[in-house]
Amino acid sequence: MKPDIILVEPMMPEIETDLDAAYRVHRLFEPKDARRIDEIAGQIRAVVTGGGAGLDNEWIDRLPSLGVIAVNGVGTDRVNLEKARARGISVTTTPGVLTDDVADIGMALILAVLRQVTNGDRLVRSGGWAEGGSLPLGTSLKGKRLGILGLGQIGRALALRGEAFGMNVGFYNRSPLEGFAWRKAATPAELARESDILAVCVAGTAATRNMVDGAVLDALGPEGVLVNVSRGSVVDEDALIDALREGRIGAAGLDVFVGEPRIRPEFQTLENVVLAPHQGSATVETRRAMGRLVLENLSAFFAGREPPTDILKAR
Ligand code: 8YV
Repeated sequence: MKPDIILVEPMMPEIETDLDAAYRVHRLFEPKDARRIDEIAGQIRAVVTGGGAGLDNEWIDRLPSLGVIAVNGVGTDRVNLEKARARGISVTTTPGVLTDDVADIGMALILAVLRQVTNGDRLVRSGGWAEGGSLPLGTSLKGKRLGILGLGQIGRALALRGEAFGMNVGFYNRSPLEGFAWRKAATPAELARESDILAVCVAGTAATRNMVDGAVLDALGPEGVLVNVSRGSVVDEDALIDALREGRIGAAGLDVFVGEPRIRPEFQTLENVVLAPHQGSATVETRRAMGRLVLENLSAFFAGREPPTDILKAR
């Protein structure tokens, strides 16, 4: 008999087809499956979820046989790792395969803000251009200082893209990093002070919550641009909304939000933000590669082998 697994959010159809071939998949986003979950909760050994969705403590408690939480993403901020470790539950992610696409969205947001890509689209679409309307002049990327907050894989990939656009790269990293020629800042505020664009790439964890606070935003200054491709939690959104409203920073490009997809409504009315629906890894190629890693982790687990990208391996 096929093992029962829970799927928290939809995946690419071809990946879901492969999941269906190997498992009895109970989809939490299908009301008919969700209603009957209690009947099979005891036999669920695997949950597949997204980085943004994770798996609540209550769910972990409801699933006594749970052995693996396979995250279709790299962020584990929505999974209680200590609880998983204590229960002997593996937590797997999809490292490496999404790095470039997330960095691309970072670059897209920088371009969209500085070169007013979305404002231009709105002007043309509304007929405003035909009626003689025009955009104010934009800002060149070349020569601007790009500050990378968190020089992990995604941060490095964005730094390289910035360099290719003629930007001058600096970074802040919590743990000391040697061997990078880019300007190194001692604190997030120092990086912000020395940046025209501050790009948040650091993982969202308890330790990085509100790392970008009012003081960091003030250090970025009235011409500064904040870009976030990591997690909403890294930025104090109250402080960000105030700073955008009061012109204490220039603009923001955001792919991630606290409480997404139901984001703070203020963001939708502010003129100086470009908004994206957490689409960093959302390409066919990357979602396929991520899905394959999820499938590999599941098949290893059900075959009694160690899942290849178990982040709690060393327990
Ligand atoms: C995905 C992510 O959008 O990797 C992550 O942590 O948040 C994104 O890549 C997400 O995991 C899919 O739900």
